[in-house]
Amino acid sequence: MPLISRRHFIAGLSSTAAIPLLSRAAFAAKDQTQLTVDTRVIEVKGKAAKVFSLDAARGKQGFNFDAGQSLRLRLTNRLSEPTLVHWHGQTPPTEQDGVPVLSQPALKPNESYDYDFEPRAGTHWMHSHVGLQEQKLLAAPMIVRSRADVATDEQEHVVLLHDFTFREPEEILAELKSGGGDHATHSGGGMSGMAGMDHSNMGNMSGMDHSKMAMPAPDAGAMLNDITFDAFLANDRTLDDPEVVRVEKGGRVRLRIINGAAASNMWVDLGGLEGELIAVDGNEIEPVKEKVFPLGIAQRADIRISLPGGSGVWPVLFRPEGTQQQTGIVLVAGDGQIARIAAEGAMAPALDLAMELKLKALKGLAPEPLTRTEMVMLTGGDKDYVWGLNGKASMHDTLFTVRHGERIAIMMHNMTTMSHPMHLHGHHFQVVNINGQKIEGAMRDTMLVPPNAMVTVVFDADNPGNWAFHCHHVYHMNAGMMGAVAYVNAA
Ligand SMILES: [Cu+2]
Repeated sequence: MPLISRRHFIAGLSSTAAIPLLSRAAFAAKDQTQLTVDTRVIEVKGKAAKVFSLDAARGKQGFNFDAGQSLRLRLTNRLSEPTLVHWHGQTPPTEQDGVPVLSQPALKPNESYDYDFEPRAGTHWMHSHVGLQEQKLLAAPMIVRSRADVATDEQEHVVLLHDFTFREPEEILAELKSGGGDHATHSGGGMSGMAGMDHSNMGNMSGMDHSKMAMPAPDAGAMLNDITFDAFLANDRTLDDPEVVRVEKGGRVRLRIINGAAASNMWVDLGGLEGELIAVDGNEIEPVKEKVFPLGIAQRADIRISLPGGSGVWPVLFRPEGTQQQTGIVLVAGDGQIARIAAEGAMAPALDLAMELKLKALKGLAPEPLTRTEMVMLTGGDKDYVWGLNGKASMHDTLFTVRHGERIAIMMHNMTTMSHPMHLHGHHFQVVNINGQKIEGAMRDTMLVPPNAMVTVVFDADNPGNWAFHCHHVYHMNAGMMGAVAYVNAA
């Protein structure tokens, strides 16, 4: 089938998340994309909720670029408060990275700013880096297709995940800092049942045997969630009214899944289907076949699914760790009848690094000696809800310095009782060691570090500037688990 008709097929049949495609010609003719931050009202569990929007001028969330072309964006703030957007997974010059203080001042109401950089191919996303705005859905997909991707005649579907609360995020953070909220209850023995949780519950939708997906139990003292959410959203929808994605009988579909949650690590559960994980954080890996995949906060997973022939209905569930709540989308081929899917399933276990150990970058770092290893302890999380790096709470203080051309290892040791999805801006790193086991792991920009774990990642200092390095759980970040990697003597 020619490419254009396949695009048409996708756009015509997918109910809401049809991501408008700017063709090469259209892109060239209209080479600046207008991006506007505003508010909108969505319905969650029958109630209206005012959230943020981040829209391209064409009116739908998300858009595509042709890799290799310069990306020109004009970001306009239509809010009554300051905002700024970070291009997560992109590696622009530091002053275009969208982090207040480190790269540029936040945009005041009605201000605009122009961006122009070479985009990086893959499944990425963009989100506010101001306060807790991300919790109110100030995010959108940022998919960059390489020429090879565009030439592949394959159905694609983008899924952006969120955790959702009707409460004001500032109120939640204030409660946590005053020693209240779920963080306080977790620090007692209330969650001890988590450790013995039955992992065979994964994939319960299908009744399939997941015994080979054996996952070690989390540490007895581990806390999985410090916030209770009202709902979890897949492309803004709950399982009361999930997105239905029409697929071809016996066809192939590539899911580009983005965990845009503020504070929830999730499992992707394909139920009765098996999928191939082909890229993480926008970087290709040697394909890994499974039915259940971990997806930490801010991480992305590209999963290719070959559908069985004939009509059928296949829910794809997204299951936050440590809760029975779930969200999902439904793949439907032919005249399959869609049954209602429960908003709660079995309790999902903690994410771990069992699959991470198996991942292998298709294009890892070139062989080259390390310049230096930087130790970074992930610290804090006591009753005061202060988090930090190396025992220090900060937002923009320099954590360590590098020089252009160096190769740096960051050895992260999580001394806390919660997992932390650690994100380095402006670079992608390779995962090279997990709890003492050497690997030639995936290239990523965000790495989940579970309690007590030691994880080493390596990056080439090839993008001079002042770069944020932080936990992507936005409450941890705003409570001090953030710092900067600063280049010295930058050219
Ligand atoms: Cu954290």
